[in-house]
Amino acid sequence: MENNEFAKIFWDIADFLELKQDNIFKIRAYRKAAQVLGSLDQDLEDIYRSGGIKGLEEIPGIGQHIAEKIEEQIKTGHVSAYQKLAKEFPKGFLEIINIPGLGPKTALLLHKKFKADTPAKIEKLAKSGQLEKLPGMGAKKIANILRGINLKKASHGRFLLDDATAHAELIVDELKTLPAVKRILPCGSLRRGQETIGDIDILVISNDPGKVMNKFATLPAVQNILAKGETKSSVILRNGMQADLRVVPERSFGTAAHYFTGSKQHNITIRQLAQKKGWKVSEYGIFKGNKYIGGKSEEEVFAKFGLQYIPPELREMRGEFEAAAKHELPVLVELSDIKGDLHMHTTATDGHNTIEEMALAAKKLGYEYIAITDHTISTRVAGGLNAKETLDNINKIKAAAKKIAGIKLLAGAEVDILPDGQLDLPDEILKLLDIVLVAVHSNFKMPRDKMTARVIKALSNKYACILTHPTGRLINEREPYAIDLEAILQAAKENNIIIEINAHPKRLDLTDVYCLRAKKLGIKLAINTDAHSVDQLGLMKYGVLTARRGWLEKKDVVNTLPLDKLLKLLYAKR
Ligand code: DGT
Ligand code: CA
Ligand code: CA
Repeated sequence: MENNEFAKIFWDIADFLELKQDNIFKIRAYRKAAQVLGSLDQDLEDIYRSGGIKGLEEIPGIGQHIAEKIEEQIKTGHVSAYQKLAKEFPKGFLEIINIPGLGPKTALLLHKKFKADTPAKIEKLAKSGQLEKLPGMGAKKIANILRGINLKKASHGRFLLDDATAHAELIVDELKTLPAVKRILPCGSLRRGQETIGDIDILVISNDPGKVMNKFATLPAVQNILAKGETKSSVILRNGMQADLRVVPERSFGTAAHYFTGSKQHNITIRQLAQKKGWKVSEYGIFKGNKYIGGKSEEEVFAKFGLQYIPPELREMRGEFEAAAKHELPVLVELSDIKGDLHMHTTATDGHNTIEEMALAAKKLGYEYIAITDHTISTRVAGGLNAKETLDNINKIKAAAKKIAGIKLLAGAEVDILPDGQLDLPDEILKLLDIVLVAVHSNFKMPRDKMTARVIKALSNKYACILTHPTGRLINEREPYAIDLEAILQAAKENNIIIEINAHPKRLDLTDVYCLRAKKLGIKLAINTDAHSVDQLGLMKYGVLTARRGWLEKKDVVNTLPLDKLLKLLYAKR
């Protein structure tokens, strides 16, 4: 169990005792313990394993009672006093009192009056106007409670990659202004480019950790401080996201960056490799006995184990250690390899910008080409184009291409795959397009075998070039539709179909694991933004991260090709 989880038990116990109006010193002792555990540098279970109860009691702020509870948790998997307290209150009650802006007194009152025991029930009461009737409940307090409930909702889920990236950048930019900050690096799942982010982890090199901690805790984006220690702090940001900060000395940068980047399983493997050599790896360095033998840079860390440098995106236990030992890691595709974007919408359908505006923005990004790929007739909500309108759009794209120098425009469409697997434009129109994207935009609830057959049929159309967002998922909004991706990949292989990695942070579809599978099958991929406005063209980097997590190299990604080579590939089967 992680230190934070131990800390949570003691936070909860303190809250329960407060509700019971127990002894204030006892409550404070639990809170103090929780805070100490939350910002402890060493693993609590390690401390217990090597020092027992005595070892635990040596931690400042941890007395005998608390040490015993930690031991009980480690030995039995629960703390009986905690369970007993929890039974005295309605289930989920702590979830209510932890709503920012509410507090235990109001929570008790709401429970007594309305039997409200979940944030959802309180939200309903607040919205129905029933809370206003209670004493001391003004409009402002109610607005605060609703805001708190929203924050809580947000913090329970995982966050989208672009949202987390923006918040991490905000923190980095502010902390960087401190002269005490020598180096700063966002780590964790964010650095590994994972599709969703649980919390932000930031590593700082400084000889004056206190200054960094103070600045971090008082950043304008901070809503609550969970823990503030000498070298380790955790806060909740106003959007509900948690951010952890660690400060280490310069010589520990490599091992600390490696540790906080994870993944956990990857870290455990490094530790096991160290044990085999009779060394120990921690955030602070590689040690032989008490002697520091390395850890200044990640390159040095990997080299110590005879390994090639493993890029963060590959640290997921998908064979990276074996490949690194043989010095056979792939040279991963980079954002700067991308020569064009093959999927975007304009004002012809549901995009916000014109063909010209999209082209000029893409040119600014340094692209050699783009494809304009508006929706077709069946996607009515997006104002999809029928055959005649598609022809008009082709002409408009060609006219725009003549006007704009320095970037090439492909006339394309994102053509709907109908429930029976037919495309919703006739072949006579499809063959006039430079590039045909095919996609499912309707009837998401089909049974798996029917959906699979539907898409496979579409892939057999000889004009189809790219299958876009192959599972249709919208992260945190819509589950992927049921489909046999392995069968789809096989069909793509047979029909020379390129599979899209949709770079939109809500999609990131194809996923990393299937990118790796597609690569193994020799299938080419395209990383596209599906931009509906000029600024969304910038989402490309998230697609590249997913591709990298799927071990993809430049040669696996078709939009790294110069246009002539790309067109040759697209037209090979026509
Ligand atoms: P997240 O936040 O859920 O998206 O995922 P991560 O990977 O950012 O995980 P997080 O924030 O809990 O921890 C950051 C890194 O710290 C993690 O990737 C590896 C390291 N780490 C955390 N807890 C442990 C642990 O119990 N054992 C080991 N070996 N490493 C850990
Ligand atoms: Ca994290
Ligand atoms: Ca974390």
